[in-house]
Amino acid sequence: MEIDGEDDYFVKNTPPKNINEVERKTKEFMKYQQEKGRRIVLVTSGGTTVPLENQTVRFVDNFSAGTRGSASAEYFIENGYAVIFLYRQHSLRPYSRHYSHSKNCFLDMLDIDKDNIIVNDKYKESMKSILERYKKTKAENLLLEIDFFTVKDYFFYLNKITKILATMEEKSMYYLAAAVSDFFIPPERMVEHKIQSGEGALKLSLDQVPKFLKPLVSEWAPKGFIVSFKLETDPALLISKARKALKRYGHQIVIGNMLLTRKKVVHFITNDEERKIEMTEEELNNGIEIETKIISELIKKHDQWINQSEANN
Ligand code: 9Z3
Repeated sequence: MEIDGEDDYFVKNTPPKNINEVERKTKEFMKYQQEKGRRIVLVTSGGTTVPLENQTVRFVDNFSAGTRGSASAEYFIENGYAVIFLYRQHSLRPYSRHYSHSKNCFLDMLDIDKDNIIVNDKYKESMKSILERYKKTKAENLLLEIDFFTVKDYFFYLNKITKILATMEEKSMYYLAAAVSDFFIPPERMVEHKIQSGEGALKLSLDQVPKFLKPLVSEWAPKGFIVSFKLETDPALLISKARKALKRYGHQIVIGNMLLTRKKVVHFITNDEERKIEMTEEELNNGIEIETKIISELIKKHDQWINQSEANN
């Protein structure tokens, strides 16, 4: 059975326990940013899970380390935006991403000097610059982080936060970089306990999730500036699928990327243009990230979006 509408989905599924708290925090954050005259961008990041049992032991996951989202959040902040960062639990987060997972473990950057812990000279400069940006972001209240684990919770948060931010109309941006599952198990077919082995092969049947980008664009945030990502592994499909998504949902931009080259090249697909943004080997060797280019392009387009709507009013 395929569920058609979002209303159905939000009635049939149980909201996350802290949804009211998320609503309160989002409203408070938005009010603060509006008083400061700032724009807000919702950045979604990381992969969503689809649990196979209510008491979840196993789940189906979508690929994403959260690099795109967490790096982008930093660059938005550097450019004066306030960020709501909706991210997959334990995936990369702005600032701390520089010291997590297997890359750059912070313990390797520290030394012991008698009773003190000190930063190794080799890392001092870069750590100082990240720490300064992190402290400034906190002091100026520029970042609100909300985590999710399942695709269901992701949709509930997305719905709630988007509808709140939509009151900022054109000044809000939605940067949907999370890798969202296309499939889920509806509540009526979900088993309570761990699926037992010993009965042969595990046969799964997943329903298709409703296409939430549709109501997001047309009903939840009709005046917002909306950016979605299209991820493919077959290069022959990327551009046509990205264009199809743009046409289907009617939002402002789809950014197409391939799994294996996502850090080096992306394609901006809009109604009137198709543009490749690429990193040179030199840029990559110097540690420059493609997200700097993506964000500066998007901010220009967001400016145009705001100016255009002001001109029309
Ligand atoms: C993306 O395409 C992101 O750029 C990546 C980033 C997930 C590839 P990393 O976190 O990876 O830096 O490791 N996100 C969107 C993926 C997605 O689920 N898109 C849907 C689709 O392709 C549309 S909403 O159908």
